[in-house]
Amino acid sequence: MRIVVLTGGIGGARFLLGVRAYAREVGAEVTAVVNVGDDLLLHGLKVCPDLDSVMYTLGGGADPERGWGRVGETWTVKSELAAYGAEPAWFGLGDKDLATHLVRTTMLNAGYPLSQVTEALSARWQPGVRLLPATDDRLETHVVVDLDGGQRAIHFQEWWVRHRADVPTHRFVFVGAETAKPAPGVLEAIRAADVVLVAPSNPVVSIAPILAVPGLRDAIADGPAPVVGVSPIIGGAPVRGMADRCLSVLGVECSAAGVGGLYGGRAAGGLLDGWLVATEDEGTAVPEVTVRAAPLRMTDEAATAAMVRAALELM
Ligand code: FO1
Repeated sequence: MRIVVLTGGIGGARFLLGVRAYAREVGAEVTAVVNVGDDLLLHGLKVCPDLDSVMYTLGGGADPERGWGRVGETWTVKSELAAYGAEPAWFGLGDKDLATHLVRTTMLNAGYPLSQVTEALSARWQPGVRLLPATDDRLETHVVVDLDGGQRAIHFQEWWVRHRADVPTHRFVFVGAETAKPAPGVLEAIRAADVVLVAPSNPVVSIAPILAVPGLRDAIADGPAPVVGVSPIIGGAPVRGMADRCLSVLGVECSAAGVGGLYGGRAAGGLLDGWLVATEDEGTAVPEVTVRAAPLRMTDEAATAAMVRAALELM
């Protein structure tokens, strides 16, 4: 069995722990297609938060509290940068994490595409799933906000980390998406998949940038594999993160029905065949989509693997 997972953010990384556990049980192969919209250039280094969250989480090196970055991290370089007054001061790179960005940037500067760099970094972490960036091309999520008396577009990380999404927000723009190409292996994995899972990631800033890569959404919507999504919203609130704020910018209700409707049913020109919602949201209906309820709290790997099993039962 071949499973493709569209994923981004910390929830997406934790979901993959369950997918990997399930896959080991049944002998399935897993390919994760990972959001790159959160990526940024900082102090000359290419930082890929979602790829790194997946790599560290599956490799056993993620900080369990923060969800991002490395466990047992130290912050010497961050305080040295602060002593120079180097900006941006609102985004912190840990010392251990820095090594990842140094190796990545060196390889990118030498001409390797992000997909090959990710494979090389994964050789250390042995995530047990194939990690593919959605694209090797530059694709960044920017956010159009009211700031300093005018309307301007800021990087997603500035919106989220610096302003904590607490600034009048108009829309999200996936800069570079029109000309981006799916990374090598992405379309092939989708076409060969027995199922495509949409992780319980933020639909607006984690999954939408993946689907914005030309050809990717069509490959899924027109492909042979059933598509099953898992709701990131439980009882009207995101499990973590900022999905509520992102959905309100789009005018979409923060509910399992709202997000299911945003993806839409495949038979109605959308994405989904199945939608797994939390037991708290039992009774949710999405036109043209088979909906089922199951416990969706990712408390440990076994509970998360049970979610995956429930999602696959919707196939
Ligand atoms: N999140 C923060 O809230 N503050 C930070 O300083 C910060 C630094 C950081 C560095 C590397 C990395 O991979 C992630 C980092 N994050 C930080 C998390 C990140 O902003 C977001 O949570 C993800 O992009 C959303 O998936």
